[in-house]
Amino acid sequence: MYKLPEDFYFGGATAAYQCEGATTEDGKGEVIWDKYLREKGELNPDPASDFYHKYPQDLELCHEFGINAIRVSISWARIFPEGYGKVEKRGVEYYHKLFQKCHEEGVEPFVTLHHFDTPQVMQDEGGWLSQAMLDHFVDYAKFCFDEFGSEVKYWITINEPTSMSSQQYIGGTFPPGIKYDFNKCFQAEYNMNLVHARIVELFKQGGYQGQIGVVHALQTVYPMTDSQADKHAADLQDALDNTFYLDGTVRGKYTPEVLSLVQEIIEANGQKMIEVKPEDEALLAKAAKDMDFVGVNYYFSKFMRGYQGKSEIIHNGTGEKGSSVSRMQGVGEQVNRTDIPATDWDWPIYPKGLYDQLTRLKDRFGWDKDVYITENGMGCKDKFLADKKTVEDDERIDYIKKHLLAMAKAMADGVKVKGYFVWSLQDMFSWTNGYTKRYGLFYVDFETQERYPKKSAYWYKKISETKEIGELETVQ
Ligand code: BGP
Repeated sequence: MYKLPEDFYFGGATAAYQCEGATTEDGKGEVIWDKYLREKGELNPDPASDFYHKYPQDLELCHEFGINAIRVSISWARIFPEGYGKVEKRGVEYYHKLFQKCHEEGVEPFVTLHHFDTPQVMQDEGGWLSQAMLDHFVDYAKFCFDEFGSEVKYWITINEPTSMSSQQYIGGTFPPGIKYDFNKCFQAEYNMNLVHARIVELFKQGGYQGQIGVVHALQTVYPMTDSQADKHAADLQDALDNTFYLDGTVRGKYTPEVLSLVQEIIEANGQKMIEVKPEDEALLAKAAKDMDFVGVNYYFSKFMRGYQGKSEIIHNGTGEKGSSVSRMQGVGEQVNRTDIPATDWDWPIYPKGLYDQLTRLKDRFGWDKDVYITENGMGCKDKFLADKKTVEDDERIDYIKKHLLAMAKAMADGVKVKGYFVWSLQDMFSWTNGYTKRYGLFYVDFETQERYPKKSAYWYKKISETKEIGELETVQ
């Protein structure tokens, strides 16, 4: 029986826009999602799980269920409704109260500065493509370190730079909803890597207490077959999904192999390659050395085939199994293997991908400091059992258990994982799927805002108490 260390964090993850609700309360400024969702008219981010008002209850549940850490994000627009300048005191007060309650309940807050919710005024300036936004983001980070520094030990600069930029500029499912602009996608990532590095240096040179890291979505990429075309498609997809920003933030240097893959993708789409500046690389190298931890979000792996046609991406936002399409010009085609189970949203369930990704961080990118699994979990169409007042989510338990074992196997092989956060703590708003895709340990009735522990919450409590997660041999 493998036992996790006594000081291991068993966390639950959230993000401001997905759980807080209250999108116009207490002077909060508009964020990119407000306008985008309003114009589309399909999904409503209010009331989400009303964490803005319900956080005391959620933190009490954490305490009761052995959850000793929580990932939360600060909404930039609650503090600076215009992105910079005038501070909204009520927003600042809310986060003080939130962190205070975390400490009262013995729940360590891991705080993300940006989790997909760019203030609209900043997007109007050009978002991650504009120097003005990058500069204001650094100022906002400094404000948070000064204001909340004594309450927060663990800081995360940006959540998933790559999923943000690829969904903004390639998939078109995140505002501003642009498709197949690979130049903009890589430029936004480049800028995020750089602004992340500036903030790490600001934190370190400012002598703030605590630790700072970044959170990456690391979906492992494999070729479908041993053919040259499939292997090359996997390398290209890997550059798009992982290696460009791992080079930028973890290695601290863009390697020629990765840059040549990036160039191949951009040029195959008739677009202009981005420029890598030596002075930027010097900063990346310094920040990679100074950064304290890497956060890994892992949900699924990808299997690639060579593909020569035009780009076509169809997003499965409803849970209609088999409806996703992802083939990109100059990259390859993603196909699900029939021998690997997938969720209703077509995400292959492949715990070995987590093991491979974690060991690669150490072996290929030379990362030998702390790692946190900052998100992992299973989105399901949960059925609430009114008589039992719970959800019997055995599938989710199985998913989490297998991924914990994969994580533990990587730990046994030398990866320093210090904590694991289930996505998500409670059911909440999903960016492109609304309320039908539930991930929580706690079921939320979105009408009444009542919380009900799912079977997985009871199971997680037991794991957190005993630290026993099963036999490592069963990892596959
Ligand atoms: C990650 C995000 C989270 C969350 C999760 C599940 O990429 O950091 O914010 O949304 O994915 O994604 P989804 O809600 O699309 O299923």
